[in-house]
Amino acid sequence: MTPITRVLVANRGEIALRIIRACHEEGLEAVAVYSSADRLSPHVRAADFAVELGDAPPAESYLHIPRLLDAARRTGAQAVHPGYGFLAERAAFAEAVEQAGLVFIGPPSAAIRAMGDKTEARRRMRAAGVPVVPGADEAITDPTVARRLAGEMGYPVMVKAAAGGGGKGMRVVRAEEDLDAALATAGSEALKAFGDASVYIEKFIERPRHVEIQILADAERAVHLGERECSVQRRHQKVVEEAPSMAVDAALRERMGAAAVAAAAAVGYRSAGTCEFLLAADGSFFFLEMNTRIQVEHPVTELVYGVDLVREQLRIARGLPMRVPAGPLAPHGWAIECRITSEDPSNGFLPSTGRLTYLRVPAGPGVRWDSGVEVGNDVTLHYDSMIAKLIVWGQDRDEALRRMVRALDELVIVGVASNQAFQRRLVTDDAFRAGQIDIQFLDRRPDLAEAKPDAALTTAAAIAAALSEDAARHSRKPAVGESDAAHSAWLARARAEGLR
Ligand code: MV4
Repeated sequence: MTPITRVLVANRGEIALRIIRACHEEGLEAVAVYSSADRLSPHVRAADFAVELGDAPPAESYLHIPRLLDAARRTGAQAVHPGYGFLAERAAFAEAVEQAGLVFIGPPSAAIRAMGDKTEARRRMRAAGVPVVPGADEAITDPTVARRLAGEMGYPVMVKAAAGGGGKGMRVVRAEEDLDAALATAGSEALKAFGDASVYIEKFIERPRHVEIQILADAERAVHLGERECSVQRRHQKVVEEAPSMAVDAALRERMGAAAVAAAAAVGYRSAGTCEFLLAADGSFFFLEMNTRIQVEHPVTELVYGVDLVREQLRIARGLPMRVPAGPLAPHGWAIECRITSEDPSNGFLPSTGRLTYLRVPAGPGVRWDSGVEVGNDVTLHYDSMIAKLIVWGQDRDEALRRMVRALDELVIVGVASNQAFQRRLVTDDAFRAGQIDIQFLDRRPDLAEAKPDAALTTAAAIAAALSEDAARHSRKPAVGESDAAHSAWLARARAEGLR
């Protein structure tokens, strides 16, 4: 096998830049790919080579497998890193990369495929001794069987898409008379979303936390790097993540970690991966699914375990051993990530668009800013709404939270609306600070989306407006922002007044 010296990064935005940085630290060259909408993106300039794929729609660019493989061939890349989203969890893409004689920087396609089918994953996990939610391991073909199973496990139950994940094709059923309708709607939703109408049923876990375990596996061994607390989410989009979790002590961490390592071993896993668990209020936990990719929130794990997960992915893909000590690992300090998005909380979290005209990036002790945009870039509706990840580290949770508030106060974004003020309200909220969170936390707290009147800000705005008005009145020059036609009229008038 030819050694890897050049890696094609089949993604965009912050994760493409993150991977390119890791390549350079590993002494590897990076090839960026980009759509016509991303010509000015930082990831394109950061790479050693860059190939334009096509127009902005993902199907014409970041999802276009032949163009990606062609870009790798033309630039002489020996490996492909898929990042997250786009093609990262398509077993067929991993296979196509391997078929082209390239190394896929991720797990074997068989592991992606096994975990992608949720009933298959449940069967494999149960066989490996990993706790799964009580329920059926086979798709439902007969509503009578569904009624019997649901009756046995007791309501409420959940109907889920076998090909699913991420919340599509999912229904809670609280009484038998609603079961038939739920099977039908979940099935048709699943068919629409995944091209497969198969559904299965599980016991519904009330008000759990979403806690996930990071694993890393090379050719020799698999290890876990503790948990991430991901309960604070809105419509299956995570908003804030932290490591460790207030709900997990060292003993629970080792039990969940052992389950995640067993899950990885059961499918012959390599590279970085994550096992998602529901953690019930009584401390019981259940495997939900495995994410066979590097995840958005991986930095919080990096900060508390001192491991660069993307560099380790690169090492493992090259056949090198991962640089993680064999002994028991423990998290050091506390890390928190706020996803800064262009969603406008005061407008129903609708994604806003615009050109970034000014950006002040938070910095200083314990602050990390992972972003794929800079001043002059347009925030569009072509791709997801994440502008950046603001990540902080502290000796303990309290220090990390204070640091996050400080960093959010430094952040200035001009040109596009953002959820910055929402994040500040969230990380200063009493219930959040007390760790009283579960997957429904944000559903219970619509108040967090409302701007709080700020007396100091109102006074500052009034002073700024008065100063601006006064300056404009005293200026002999025209006010800014006038149209060209008006501009010359203003200019003439100003000159005339200046001669007076
Ligand atoms: C569940 C559940 C409660 N009980 N399964 C949502 C996405 C998919 N990965 C699985 N999901 C859930 N499965 C049982 N048996 C609650 C959810 C769920 C959820 C899970 C993790 C993070 C956020 C969530 C939001 C709503 C529902």
